[in-house]
Amino acid sequence: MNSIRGKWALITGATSGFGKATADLLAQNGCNVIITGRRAERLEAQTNILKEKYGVHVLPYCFDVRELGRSVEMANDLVSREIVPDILINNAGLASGKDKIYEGLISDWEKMIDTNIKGLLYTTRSILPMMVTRNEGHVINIGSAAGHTVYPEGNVYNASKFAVKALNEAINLDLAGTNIRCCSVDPGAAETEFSNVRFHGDDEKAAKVYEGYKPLEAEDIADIIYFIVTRPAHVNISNLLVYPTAQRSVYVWGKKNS
Ligand code: NDP
Ligand code: 8X3
Repeated sequence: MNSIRGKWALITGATSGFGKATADLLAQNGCNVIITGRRAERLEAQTNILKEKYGVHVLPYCFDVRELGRSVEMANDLVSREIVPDILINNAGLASGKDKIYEGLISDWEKMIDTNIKGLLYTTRSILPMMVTRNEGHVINIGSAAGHTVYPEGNVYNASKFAVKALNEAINLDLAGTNIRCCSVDPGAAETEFSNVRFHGDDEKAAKVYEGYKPLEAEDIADIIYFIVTRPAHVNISNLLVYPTAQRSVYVWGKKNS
């Protein structure tokens, strides 16, 4: 087991869901965390909680991952503090809308492409060079089961997560010969704020997504990430696809009442 005590993990989108739960679990295990998100109040509250609960260092950066300049600023600030992240978790992302492609909102498409693909690229381009210089590090990309199989009305979200799958493979290939590891964690249905965001704040519609079965929880994904980053240095899990037991593919479910 590879201890993360005293190391630094950078987690994008740590104000909610997977990112928040992962920051908590890593901090609980003695890892210092750099947390990001757009909601300043949540970020500040999370910073105080993690510091108080676990006595680790916490650095919050409040910004939108779609703005390249803000990722670069964060990276420069880390350099000035002589901090090189040992772990980068590209988690910030979203689905926006669920419509037939001929009815989808262009603004939804742009949000997903700019956040899930370009945002991930911006953070990676800003942070990975530091890891390469040190020849040490671990990148975790949060993809999705939706990046393995397309489902009706998933169109652009699916495409953005297929891109994450491709980029995860590409990052691995380009890191050959270094000690840096790279893994995508690809969950099926998990109950977070994901569906509330997807349905533009329609909480009733969001709740229906999780009816009749037990979905994954944010803590399940945090556990998996913790497992991956604590493997010995010669073990590179490159992809991990995880569903709730009631879901065997994006199409095949064992829901009650269905
Ligand atoms: P949540 O909505 O609970 O969390 C999303 C996080 O991403 C929030 O912290 C949010 O912070 C951040 N975020 C979103 N857009 C931006 C942005 N433009 N700039 C900065 N931060 C942003 O959802 P999940 O935890 O479920 O989602 C996390 C990742 O997991 C996403 O990439 C999602 O696609 C993926 N995923 C989710 C699944 C699910 O069923 N829940 C399954 C498979 C994958 P803030 O709003 O403060 O900026
Ligand atoms: C989120 C899971 O199946 O709603 O990526 O697309 S799904």
